[in-house]
Amino acid sequence: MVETSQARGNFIHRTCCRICGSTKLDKFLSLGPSPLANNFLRVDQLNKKELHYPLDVYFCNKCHLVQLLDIVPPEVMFKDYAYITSASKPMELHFAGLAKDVVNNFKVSKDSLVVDIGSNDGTLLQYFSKMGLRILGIEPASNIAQIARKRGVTTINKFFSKDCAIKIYKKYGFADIILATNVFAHLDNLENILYGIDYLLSKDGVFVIEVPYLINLLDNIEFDTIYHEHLSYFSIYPLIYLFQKFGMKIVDIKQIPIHGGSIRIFVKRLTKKQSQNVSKFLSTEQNAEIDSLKIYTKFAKKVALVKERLVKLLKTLKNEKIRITGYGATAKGNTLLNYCKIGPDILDYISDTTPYKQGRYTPGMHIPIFPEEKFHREPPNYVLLLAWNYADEILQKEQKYRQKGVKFILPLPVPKIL
Ligand code: DWN
Repeated sequence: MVETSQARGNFIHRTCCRICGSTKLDKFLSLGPSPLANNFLRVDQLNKKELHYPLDVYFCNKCHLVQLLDIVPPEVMFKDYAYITSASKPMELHFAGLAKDVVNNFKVSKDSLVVDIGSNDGTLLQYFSKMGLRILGIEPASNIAQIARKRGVTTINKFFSKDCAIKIYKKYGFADIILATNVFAHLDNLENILYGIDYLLSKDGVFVIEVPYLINLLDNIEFDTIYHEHLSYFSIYPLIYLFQKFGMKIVDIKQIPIHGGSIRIFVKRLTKKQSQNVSKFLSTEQNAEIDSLKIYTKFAKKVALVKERLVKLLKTLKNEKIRITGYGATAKGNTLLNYCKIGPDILDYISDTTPYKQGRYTPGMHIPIFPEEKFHREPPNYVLLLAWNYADEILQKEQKYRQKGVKFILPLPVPKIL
């Protein structure tokens, strides 16, 4: 039996690729021991020991999957979760579009069951419910599952697995639509998940995944989207390899703008039909040479340069009279702040719309988080846009303060004052 992982204290270190099992893995980026990106601290936790875990990124020479091998137990990361979909208005709009896209392009009936893996507060499912379909959420974070249930979304408070799929089938039958948005990259045991999908999905059903796209991460140097929740950084090539193992096939792919550039992937049981888009994405990946390690060593050098430039810019701006704050207490923002060692000496505070995060402190650098009202009441001179993935919406929303002289700083791909 090949050893696939070693226990190392409070985390597991995989010794083989999570898609193809190869041990030919090269580490190309190390962001240093880091705290959990969504572990926002209460004031009474600030002086307590804060666990840090390796944050190293590897390239599989066989199936080209880019991945983390150091795995923090999901129960630790998702037991009490800080991220809630409805705190970001642009996400609600995005999910309304996703629901329409799926129902317009795939066969559903009034009786169709829609299952959402990692359903968070039920925002996405509510759009399917409004179209008259049966809905079921699966959400491991109990605090979030409770919010979904209060909103009338039937939610199973568990991690999805093959056993979970069997129980769902017994009670609700097959699912015509299974969704996994911003969760497929969070899963270590993809085989177990796909056994579950294969069991639960109806014969003609569709499995819809949304994940950040590796090409966008590399092109825009989006290294801050690397944190312990995100175990895989997907391109299409390894995913084709994975689905084939389960008699499934990618039938269509769409590029979507959210989270710095993501892909929406439609997967069905083996069928002859396949959109031209699939080969287009594969040739884009071939042209980008993401099957060779040299691209990733180049990326690592670019990451170091972003850090150097951003720290230099902020330190040049910061003096006793200048006030700089952060906008959006994002998980990615915590990778950026911890890797660049940007703390309360630079950012007075971070504003955020999530009630759960307000009054807490960021993991690692311990920057205080306040409601947006504070930003509006006492506008700073500069604000570091940690929620850069919503730049258009936020710059529009804060137009009035920009006219009053507040300057937004975009951290990447090249730090710049807007
Ligand atoms: O996969 C994940 C992505 C999808 O969401 C999870 N691992 C965790 C989370 O990552 P993130 O926190 O980097 O995601 P967001 O969506 O960039 O977080 C936005 C944050 O910014 C939220 O805390 C809400 C806040 N926000 C705000 O304060 N004002 C957002 C908007 C649009 C605003 O106007």
